[in-house]
Amino acid sequence: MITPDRVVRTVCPYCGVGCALELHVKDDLIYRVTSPFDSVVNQGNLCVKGRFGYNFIYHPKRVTVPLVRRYLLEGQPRPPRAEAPQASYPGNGSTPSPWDWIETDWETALNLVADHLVRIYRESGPKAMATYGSAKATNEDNYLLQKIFRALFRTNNVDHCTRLCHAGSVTALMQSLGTSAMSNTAIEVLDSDVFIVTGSNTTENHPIIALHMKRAVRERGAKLIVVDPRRIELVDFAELWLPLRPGTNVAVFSAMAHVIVKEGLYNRAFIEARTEGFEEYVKSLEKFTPEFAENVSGVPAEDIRRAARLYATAKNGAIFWGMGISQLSHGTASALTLVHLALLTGHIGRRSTGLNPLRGQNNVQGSSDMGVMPFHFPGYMRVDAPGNAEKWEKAWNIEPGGLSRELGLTTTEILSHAGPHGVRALYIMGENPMMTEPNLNKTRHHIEQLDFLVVQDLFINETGVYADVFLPATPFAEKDGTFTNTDRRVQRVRAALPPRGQSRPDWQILCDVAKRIEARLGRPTAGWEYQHPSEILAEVSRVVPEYAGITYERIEKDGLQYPVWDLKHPGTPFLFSETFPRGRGRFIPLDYVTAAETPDDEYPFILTTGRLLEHWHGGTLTRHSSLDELYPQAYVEIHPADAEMHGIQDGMMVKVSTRRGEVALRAHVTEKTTVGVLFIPMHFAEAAANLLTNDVLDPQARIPEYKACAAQVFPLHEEMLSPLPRGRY
Ligand SMILES: Nc1nc2c(c(=O)[nH]1)N[C@H]1C(S)=C(S)[C@@H](COP(=O)(O)OP(=O)(O)OC[C@H]3O[C@@H](n4cnc5c(=O)[nH]c(N)nc54)[C@H](O)[C@@H]3O)O[C@H]1N2
Ligand SMILES: Nc1nc2c(c(=O)[nH]1)N[C@H]1C(S)=C(S)[C@@H](COP(=O)(O)OP(=O)(O)OC[C@H]3O[C@@H](n4cnc5c(=O)[nH]c(N)nc54)[C@H](O)[C@@H]3O)O[C@H]1N2
Ligand code: SF4
Ligand SMILES: [Mo]
Repeated sequence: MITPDRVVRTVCPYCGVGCALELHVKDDLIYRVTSPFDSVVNQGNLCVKGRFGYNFIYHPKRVTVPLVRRYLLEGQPRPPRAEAPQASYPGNGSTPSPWDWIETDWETALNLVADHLVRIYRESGPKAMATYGSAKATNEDNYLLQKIFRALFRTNNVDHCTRLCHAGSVTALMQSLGTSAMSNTAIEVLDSDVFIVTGSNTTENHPIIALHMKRAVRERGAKLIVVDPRRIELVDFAELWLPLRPGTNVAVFSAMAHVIVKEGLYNRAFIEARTEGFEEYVKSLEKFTPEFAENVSGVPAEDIRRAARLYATAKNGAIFWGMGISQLSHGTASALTLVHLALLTGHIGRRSTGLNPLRGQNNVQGSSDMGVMPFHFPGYMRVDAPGNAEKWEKAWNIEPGGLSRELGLTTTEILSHAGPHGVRALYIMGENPMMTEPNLNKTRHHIEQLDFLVVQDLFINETGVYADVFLPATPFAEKDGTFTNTDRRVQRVRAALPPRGQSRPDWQILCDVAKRIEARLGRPTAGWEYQHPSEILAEVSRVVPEYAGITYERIEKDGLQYPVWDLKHPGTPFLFSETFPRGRGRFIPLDYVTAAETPDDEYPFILTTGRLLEHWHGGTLTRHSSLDELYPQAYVEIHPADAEMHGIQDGMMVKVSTRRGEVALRAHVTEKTTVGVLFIPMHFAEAAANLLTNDVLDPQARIPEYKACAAQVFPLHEEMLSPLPRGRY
């Protein structure tokens, strides 16, 4: 039995559930991970990532020294990118290239970053500057990053992966209710009698919330309705499964609303007291008969009726959703149909009901709260609404009118605007667009147009390869700060280990970058002299009312769920008991539109992409950890009927192509997918799903259509070359 030197309580760095962890450390090595039974979020439960996903911290490929390209160190002009791909790190010792990574000290790297950012800013102004924040990093890290770009470079070109994620849900909730976070606490599902899970593969992606859902069904008799094109594990627990074709949410959920209205199952008192636009909306529902929805979605009309009745007549009905709703070119409309169901039935504003977009990354809620978004300052204050910029000018000691009131560019737009007259300098803290943005062939072309790219990460990932300077940051286990989970709970993250090598916590790197930029610009602002992240959160709490009552002392143990209006306020487990932030909840009439690309003779399948339990996004963390052994290879899911028609056997190498690219990978023949639908996980660089995906955007939320595009598949070899490798298939 090993006796630990220390056991440090912190928060899991993977998903938005925000499970509490205890890291058992001996000789600066995490040798065991447990979770306290009294943790409010997970009660001692952890999924495989939370328990075993940490050895990326010690992976030999983790970069722990600042790196700059040889050309920068030698003061040469930037050479053509064509010479870059040969230069790897550590170098291969052959012919020196101007793009070789050279290890350097922090002073040199930080000065080069400041010199070149300021040079480009002087040459081309605020519109040439942009940054991506990180939903993996802390609130404090993210707050500082947007502060640098807003206060020093006067731009709102600040965004992060929320754009690729719940942007559709956020836009819908903002329009209809006036706020965007999850309305209720996930564990309240234990007291819901009916709940809908749609576009969320909860068991794989929010495993501990799925545990609560399964308990609600098995121990409390709750009825679960799953609306998903794939036979996800929760279908085994469901009363009803509606296997819709990808991209047809609006038809199915509007048809449910149609039934609720036609059969008089709506909550008249709630609609009168709390909503507006009902009459207009009811007219728009006429066309959404269950038969129409059956025709476009493939879901039997009768099942749509049953689902509608079940949800409408529940005592406490709740809706949980994920990317299958949001990641479509009509993601906003999809999410609005769910809002409408809650407003029609009054299943909102009470415990165990609500509208619950499950937030994905460990700190995507917090990064959004911190204003790492192009339309909002911290605290969701619109940059173009009167009075908001003034608040931040005061807080940051900036001359009146100094901050930009212009909406900035979003994540995908930042890269598509890269070029001599657009964005020239990009600072990426902890994101991997070269794996996670849609249509990678196009994204690669865009990233090559940049003049200067700073990447601050743990590894040189597929994006780091394009960087001019690489700044080595520390992961969660080597820093202090806070994460805000999917139930708006702000929790303490604590350093359990010293920074590895010369790596440093993001907030410290950012303060040092900021001071250098400030000095070069001669543009003093209020402070980059924080001694500890708690001082950064205190600065946020002074201006953002929802965080006003949150201090490090108060969240020592369990965290607090914002809004926390003052130092005495106990936090807010569920929202909207009296009113919605915009006053009345708004019904917004909708039309049905298909996905931008629908199947045809050339591309007869619908390709949808998503996740696996064992892996994380671009794979930078999990593929450098022992989780990779559990699921070492990419595959495409294909239904047995389709496989037979195309001469495909389980395990065979196949080629999947779309109008944008192709990948070669193994086929997994399974009834987990439905006829006509292919599924590829997004985690594997050697068969990157995003070479295939469509970069068309939702016009309002600007989220790409990751969940539906037209595709073709055919066998690469007649015979199977070798059996499938070990793993969970
Ligand atoms: N293991 C693991 N966990 C994760 C992550 C990870 O990378 N790995 N990422 C985290 C992040 S950032 C996020 S955002 C969440 C995402 O979590 P989820 O939202 O669960 O993610 P996905 O697997 O992308 O897609 C969810 C489901 O949408 C379904 N779907 C596809 N098209 C449609 C459609 O048109 N309509 C409907 N109704 N459903 C459809 C798919 O079949 C799939 O079951 O997971 C978080 N948790
Ligand atoms: N095809 C397809 N594409 C998708 C999706 C999909 O469903 N299908 N989903 C989209 C969604 S929902 C999301 S959220 C995005 C995610 O997209 P990204 O955010 O780009 O994905 P990650 O792989 O999580 O990248 C996180 C990076 O942060 C680094 N990192 C980890 N911790 C720290 C830290 O403390 N500090 C710093 N500086 N770096 C750190 C990691 O090494 C990694 O490189 O992907 C989107 N892309
Ligand atoms: S459910 Fe999410 S937060 Fe909890 S252990 Fe798993 S990955 Fe971590
Ligand atoms: Mo996400």
